[in-house]
Amino acid sequence: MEQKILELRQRAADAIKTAANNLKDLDNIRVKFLGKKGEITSLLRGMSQLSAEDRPRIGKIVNEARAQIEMLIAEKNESLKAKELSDKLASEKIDVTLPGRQIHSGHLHPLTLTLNRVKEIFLQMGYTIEEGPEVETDYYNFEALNLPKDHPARDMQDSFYITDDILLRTQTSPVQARTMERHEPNTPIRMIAPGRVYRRDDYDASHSPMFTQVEGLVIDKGIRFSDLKGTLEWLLKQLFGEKARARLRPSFFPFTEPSTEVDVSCVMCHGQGCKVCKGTGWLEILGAGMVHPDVLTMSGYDPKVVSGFAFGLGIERIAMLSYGIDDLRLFYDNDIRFLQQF
Ligand code: 2U9
Repeated sequence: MEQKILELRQRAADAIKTAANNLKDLDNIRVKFLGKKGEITSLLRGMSQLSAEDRPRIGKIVNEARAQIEMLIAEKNESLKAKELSDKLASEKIDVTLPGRQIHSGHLHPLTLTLNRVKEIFLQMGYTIEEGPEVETDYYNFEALNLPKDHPARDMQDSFYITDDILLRTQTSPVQARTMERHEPNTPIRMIAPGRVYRRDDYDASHSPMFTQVEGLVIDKGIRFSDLKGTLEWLLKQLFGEKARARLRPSFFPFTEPSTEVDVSCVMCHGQGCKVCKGTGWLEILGAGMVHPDVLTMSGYDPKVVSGFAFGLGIERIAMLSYGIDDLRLFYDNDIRFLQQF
């Protein structure tokens, strides 16, 4: 009996040492020797057949063998676990010296950046930002702005009509007319209307059938031409720097009287004359004027009580001058090599 127990203990020790290469194998060995139906357990069960004098002695040897096997299994368990961990660490090793992957984050479009800049300048002067529909009625787009029936802009050849009476707005001015209508007559307005406008135009370096405008309108008692001039000079200095100067030339728009075209001293050569300003030292940048009395009247304001000024500018032109871009199409073609530069 003693011999049998020693032999069993030796077999268990050998199995644990050599056959158990992972935790699962080790557990199988544990079950084989120590489990409910294992060899040690069946030895203990057979004890009842021993004589009363042999039983304590043999029982002691069996228990010692079991304790030894349990200890060997526990030790092997520890070393297998340590090995599994170090294998895992080795296989999941990270090379911290590799260069990192560059994360490309998006950013705002140059036209959005320019529009935001213009909005910011007017917000600082206490203007509100008003919006309106891009699909407009003939009334708000032309009639309310004093554009006569035979005006070239009203021609099918020049505007995108949806029906005889509905078209894509050709300027953001209908937003001003709608804003005036919403106000109590003769109450002050100080607003800009930014947004997309549509005209039947070619698509080349300086034309596009869609572009972005900002128009402004100020109405109050006693608003004068000098208020308009001061406002636009301030805008141009904010946009192009302290050195920028404004030059006003007489012009005509149906919705303003008197009307003016506004030039800024060339942002490239500061008035010396270069390719950008075609040697003149000036760049045409804005249209403006005092709101026509008939336009005030049509939207419910009384030209005998209040007066106002209005202006309009193209965001594409401002962006081209700010960033030194010479082709309008770059804004719309979505070439990532262009867009990445802003
Ligand atoms: C109302 C009254 C007056 C808006 C104005 C201009 C002059 C103008 C152009 C500049 C370049 C459009 O983007 S552009 O092609 N705009 O010259 N716009 S005054 O005057 C208004 C508008 C609404 C009720």
